[in-house]
Amino acid sequence: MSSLFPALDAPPAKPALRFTDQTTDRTIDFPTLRSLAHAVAGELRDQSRVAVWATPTAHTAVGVVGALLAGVPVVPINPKSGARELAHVLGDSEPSLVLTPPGVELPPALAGLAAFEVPLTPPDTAPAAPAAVVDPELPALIVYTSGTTGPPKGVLVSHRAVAATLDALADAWQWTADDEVVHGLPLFHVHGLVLGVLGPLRRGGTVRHLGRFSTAGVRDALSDGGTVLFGVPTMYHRLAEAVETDRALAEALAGARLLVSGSAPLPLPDHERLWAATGRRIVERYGMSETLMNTSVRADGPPATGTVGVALPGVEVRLVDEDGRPLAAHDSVGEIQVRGPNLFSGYLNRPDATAEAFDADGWFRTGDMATRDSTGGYRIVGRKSTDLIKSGGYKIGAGEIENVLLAHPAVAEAAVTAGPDPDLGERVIAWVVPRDPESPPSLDELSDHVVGQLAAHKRPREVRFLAALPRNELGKVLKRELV
Ligand code: MLC
Ligand code: AMP
Repeated sequence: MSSLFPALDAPPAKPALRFTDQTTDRTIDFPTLRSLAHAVAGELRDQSRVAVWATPTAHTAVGVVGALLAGVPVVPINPKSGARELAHVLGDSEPSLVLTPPGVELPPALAGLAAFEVPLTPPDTAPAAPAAVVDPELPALIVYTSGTTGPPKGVLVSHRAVAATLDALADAWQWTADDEVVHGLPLFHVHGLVLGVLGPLRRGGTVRHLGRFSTAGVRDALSDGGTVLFGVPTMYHRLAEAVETDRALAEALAGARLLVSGSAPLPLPDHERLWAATGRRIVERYGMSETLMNTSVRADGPPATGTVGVALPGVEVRLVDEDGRPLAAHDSVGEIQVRGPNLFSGYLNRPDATAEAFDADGWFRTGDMATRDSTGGYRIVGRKSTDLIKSGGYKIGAGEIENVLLAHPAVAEAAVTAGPDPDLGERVIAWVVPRDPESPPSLDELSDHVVGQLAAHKRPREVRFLAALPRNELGKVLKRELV
């Protein structure tokens, strides 16, 4: 297989990366990216696996591209991770080095790890291209994703899976080198990193990162060369609110070639508001850290509002009943299972979890529930587990937060569920039996306690106190009774 980035072999004289960093804009063209990435690849040649302190800056893009060219697997790390998850990710993945922007003060958990500052100024003499051809089955990324219980699992994403998913999306979206992809997504998950950074670079197009998401940033970037917008539904919700008073934003969205939403369900009211204000339909695609992308509404197909579209080229998608039998009838609800070159290679150090995730014929069980219409379009209706929460597009495992809450001295028992939230889609709700019913802990106290251990997006947004949690005869908490 050729490299993930054919455009770096004969680099065009055009921007590869445009990042807004604080208030300054930084543009790196393809010849410069090639030189920087070759320099990084040369430095990393002897490393077995590297972490990337994944700030939303050009350093992350340059560091990841360099490591991939060198065939060194990358563990992207959320710079806002709490101490507990940081210790887990580093202990589990054992990187030999961490790539950072210059001058970053790393938390104590990384103190023992050698740091490599990613340069953004190319060396005077062009560094040699990496010699080795990378085995497509080698892990490109190890992305941590929450499960229902316990700490997050490292998903091994191969070079083959990245290439397969990006090429399937190129077909579905007519995605080319002429596209400039605008987004403000975090760079430690597959949406922002694989689709939002590696995607445009594989096409030979441009990444336009906003540094952080804002509706004004989207407006300015789409009015200044941006052609495609990627976002999670929370971002489209904020755009739907803002277009009502920001005429220039409505015009910028109307002028885009493609507006794509993913990572969580896009509420129909937001879709309709944006359609009314801009005349544009948001295209939804459906994926997962483990599978990368499975389905999408096609740019050359019918609008298919409310669905996540059809199977991408090369991806097999089916619905099964509770016994794992494929469903034939339209409009009956089943679990989505997928098979294809886009799938991950397993969970790091977790053969048990890997085995459980697949059936005997190699179908991956997504845990998402859907129906299929007569055109092959999928409509996601929910998910199997009450222990997973999607908040602002982030997947959050209830068990991980429950374990942290239980360590709080004022908490006797705790359960975590999802509640509806107009902005975030779902919010984290903590159900707590206080040790002393006369003085229960406050929401702020519990929230700060969680933020000390886990990333801030995992904090409870609401707390409800109970005298006891509803449990079955085996002592298992009956979450459906809570919600
Ligand atoms: C809040 N903060 C605290 C805190 N409470 N900090 C310290 N202590 C506390 N008690 C901080 C946060 O760190 C953050 O800082 C700020 O307050 C606001 O946090 P927030 O309210 O949680 O989020 P918000 O800024 O409103 O962000 C909304 C959002 C974000 C939509 C921009 O949720 C987001 O980027 N979501 C994208 C998730 C994503 O990429 N998912 C893809 C997964 S891959 P600061 O400094 O940031 O302001 C996948 C597969 C697929 O799903 O199909 O794509
Ligand atoms: P993650 O593990 O963070 O990669 O999240 C993957 C999950 O996000 C999927 O299993 C779905 O539940 C959800 N998801 C992703 N895209 C969509 C979408 N377009 N509509 C609904 N849910 C989605």
